[in-house]
Amino acid sequence: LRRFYVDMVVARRFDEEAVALQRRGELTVYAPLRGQEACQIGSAHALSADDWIFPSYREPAALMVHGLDIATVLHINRGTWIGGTWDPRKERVAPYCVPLASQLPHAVGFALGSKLEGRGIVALAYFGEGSSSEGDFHEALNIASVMQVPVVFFCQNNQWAISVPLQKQMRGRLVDRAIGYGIPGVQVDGNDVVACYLATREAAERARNEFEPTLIEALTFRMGPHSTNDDTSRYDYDEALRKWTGGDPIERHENYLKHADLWSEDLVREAEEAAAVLVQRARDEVVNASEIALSAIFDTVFADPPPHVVAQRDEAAGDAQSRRS
Ligand SMILES: Cc1ncc(C[n+]2csc(CCOP(=O)(O)OP(=O)(O)O)c2C)c(N)n1
Repeated sequence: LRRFYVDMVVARRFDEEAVALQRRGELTVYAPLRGQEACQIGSAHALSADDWIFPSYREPAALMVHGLDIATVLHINRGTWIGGTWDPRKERVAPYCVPLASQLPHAVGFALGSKLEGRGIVALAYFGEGSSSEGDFHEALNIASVMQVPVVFFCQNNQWAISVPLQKQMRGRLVDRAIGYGIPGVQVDGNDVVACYLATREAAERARNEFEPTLIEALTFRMGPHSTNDDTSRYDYDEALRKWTGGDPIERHENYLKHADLWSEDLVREAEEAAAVLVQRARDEVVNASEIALSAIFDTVFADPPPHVVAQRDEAAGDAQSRRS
């Protein structure tokens, strides 16, 4: 329980630093996770070391719990990476997926492989409620159910798809879609880290032992903009935040620890010290990143680039040359 607290504080400080780095021009864009710490820390702690995570683009906290050095993840946000910043096989974390819901069929395919090979490995896929309007979401749930594969679909329902509020995205409860696919659906308080942990642990056990997929809907709130490019004053965000009654996940867990007599000033110190180390590493990683040649983006897509790509590459090389001169 104390570990959950430390991890949530570390994740929040990392997130704040990433936003600050973007504001200073060190990152191009960043999608904050503020408010979603309990969803990510609780669920990721429920996995075994061999299990795999299939993230979207907003889950550094979960990846941190799974053992990834998330300072390096920021190369994605700086544009100083080619082919991924980590080795998915070593870290058991699939690449970020920005095309919404595309990670869900990936997770199902992986889970099918795990089942066929009898590896007992579970795939946990994160996505937002907005992504559940994509065909990939429905296809993934259906095939996971029909083929009975060890996958957990973890939806962080943060109430927003950029500027579109939940009530303009769907009418029924997202979790009830599980009924249509004949799989268990669990709605959980996404700002209660213990609830997120327990729901995911049960789902992961069901996946591992019975090859039964689960849809988890964690109710939470995006405590800030969609990304550093988003301006929440242009839509009805502030009032919705004021009306949100779910609280801040870190404050809630702090209160819980106090009631359970597990609270101490040492814990706060431990969390802040761990956060300071990670934040410094993130800063160093970003600021000291070496530039990559523009041509690199052309080198890693085609073995034999088609003529129009060759033309683009030459044009880009010419632009780079003229900028230099
Ligand atoms: C296939 C696809 N369509 C549109 C977009 C543009 N887009 C990026 S994020 C986003 C909203 C996603 O909302 P949600 O799935 O709830 O996740 P959240 O960003 O709130 O975590 C949209 C429409 C995209 N990335 N991919």
